[in-house]
Amino acid sequence: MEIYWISGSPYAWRALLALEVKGAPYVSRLLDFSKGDTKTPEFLALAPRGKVPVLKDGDHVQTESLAIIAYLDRKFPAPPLLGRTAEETGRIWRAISESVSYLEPAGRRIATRVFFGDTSEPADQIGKAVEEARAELRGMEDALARRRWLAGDQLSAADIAVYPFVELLLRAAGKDAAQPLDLRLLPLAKTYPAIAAWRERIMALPGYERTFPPHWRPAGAAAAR
Ligand SMILES: N[C@@H](CCC(=O)N[C@@H](CS)C(=O)NCC(=O)O)C(=O)O
Repeated sequence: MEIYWISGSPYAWRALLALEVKGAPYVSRLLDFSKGDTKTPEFLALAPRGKVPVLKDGDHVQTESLAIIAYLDRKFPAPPLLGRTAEETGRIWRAISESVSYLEPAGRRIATRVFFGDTSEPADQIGKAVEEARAELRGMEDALARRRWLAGDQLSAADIAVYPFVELLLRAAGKDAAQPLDLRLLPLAKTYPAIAAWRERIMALPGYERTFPPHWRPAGAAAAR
């Protein structure tokens, strides 16, 4: 299998985490967004939307990060990421769906403002995104204070789907451009201790290092392989 991805994409990060958790053999195809790699005719032939992640498994081409997780879960059943019982599956999809509906849109708006200096959104609107992100993190904090993983006592697709967006927010929070937004996210261990502990558990997963966005690493630090 080949996985096409770009550094720092939360969607691509999901796919890489799922591959690692499954222990699935894969070849990494790291694309460079700034060089237009996602818009070449070759890549568009594979993925007409020109977006990563893309998983190529023989003749099968799978796009959309959540669909890639589902594909891998079917192909490599252990450990199960989408539940073993109806109840587990329901809890996992609920957490994923809530993240897609609420945390991600807010996180994307905050990240766009901070990383790309996009000030097209009025201050009160971006303030709303900050409020929304905070409310979602508070909900996660409460859930993770009661259980180890977002949807129960086992790592699931919910953790894999949500985690990269938490990292995106944390990275944004550390930038000067985020100061006017008053994210109140750092230090995480103080603001959201249960999320901080959950984050440590994700970072301790085997293969995690290989999924970490290369351009987020401090200069000179290499991926531990
Ligand atoms: N819904 C898609 C979103 C994928 C997406 O937006 N990927 C972005 C990176 S975060 C991308 O490939 N952008 C490259 C481009 O638009 O050229 C998924 O879940 O996989």
